[in-house]
Amino acid sequence: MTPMRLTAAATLLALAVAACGGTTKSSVTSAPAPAPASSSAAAEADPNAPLKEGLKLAFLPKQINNPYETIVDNAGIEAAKEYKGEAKEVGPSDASASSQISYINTLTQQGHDAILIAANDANAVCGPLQQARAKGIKVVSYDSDAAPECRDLFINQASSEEVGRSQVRLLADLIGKKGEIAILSATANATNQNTWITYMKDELTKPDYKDMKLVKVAYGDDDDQKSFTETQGLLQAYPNLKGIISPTTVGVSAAARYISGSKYKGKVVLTGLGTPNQMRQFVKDGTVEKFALWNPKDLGYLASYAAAALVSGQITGAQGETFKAGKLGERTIGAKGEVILGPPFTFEAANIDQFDF
Ligand code: RAM
Repeated sequence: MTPMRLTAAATLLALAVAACGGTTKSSVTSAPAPAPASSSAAAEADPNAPLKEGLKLAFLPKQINNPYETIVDNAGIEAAKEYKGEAKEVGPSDASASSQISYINTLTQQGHDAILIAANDANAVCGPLQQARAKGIKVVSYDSDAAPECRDLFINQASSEEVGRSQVRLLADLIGKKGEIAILSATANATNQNTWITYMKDELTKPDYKDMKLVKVAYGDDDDQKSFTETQGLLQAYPNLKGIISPTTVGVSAAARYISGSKYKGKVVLTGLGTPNQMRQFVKDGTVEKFALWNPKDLGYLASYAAAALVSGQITGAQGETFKAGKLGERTIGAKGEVILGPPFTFEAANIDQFDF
């Protein structure tokens, strides 16, 4: 799959109302049998089972006031309409490790068919998610994984290894593979950022990058103001800093805002993972040359269909099973219950105006 596939999908700008061909009569009134701890021991999948109508899904993002999470969840909620289900978003206003627990408990009591979660901490949410599964609720993590034994599926936006390594390659090219660099991350517990950072550090051990030195990993907690202040702190503490990678849409936009109004503009290179709409002005004013992401709408859409396929019995979460994800076509479950959306895509002045998210 080439990055251009993302271009094609993203330029659709609005979610197409896909045809709900060949769906179903059955509706869900009672919860399915309790989920086993391991998906491999689950009931057999029936790939031809129709998607059930009337499914109740809930999206639980890292935090509700993060524009990225809003795009993902709204797309998942829209997708549910295509298969005649109902979905909603609830969640905390901060991305701290324990902030999602009370929401999981409430959703469990309310008796949803599936909970979709971008986990703020892989383990803190585990007990509550297991309680939900014991009641027959399917659990799908997306964006940021929960511990694999606590969910049925993980919908990953891109290969974690590819995200981590490509972020280093992006910055290396922009600074001529030389100098001190720093990372401005989200929270210290975030599963997705921590996995990406592990691959970034590994990439940096390659001989090609021997003249690049990672001096600090700072945490802006996916809080705009804290990310802004942490950027300022990094630049003051490391006067020889040549580049910053911020693999979070909240972090990279706050860092860009700080740098654009500072003496570091044009001197310190910033890249990371951002949404085109948040980064556009900083690409236009020359603060940022290149950054990456995938299509967050497609992530929410895929997660929504995956949850519906699980609840409908088309899949159980086992490796090798396949399901149809509406307009995104057939998808296959990989190792450890992971489904990958596609490769990251690089945005720059020449293409950024083709995107609206
Ligand atoms: C932020 C969040 C999210 C991450 C994106 C790239 O919005 O940390 O989890 O996937 O950035």
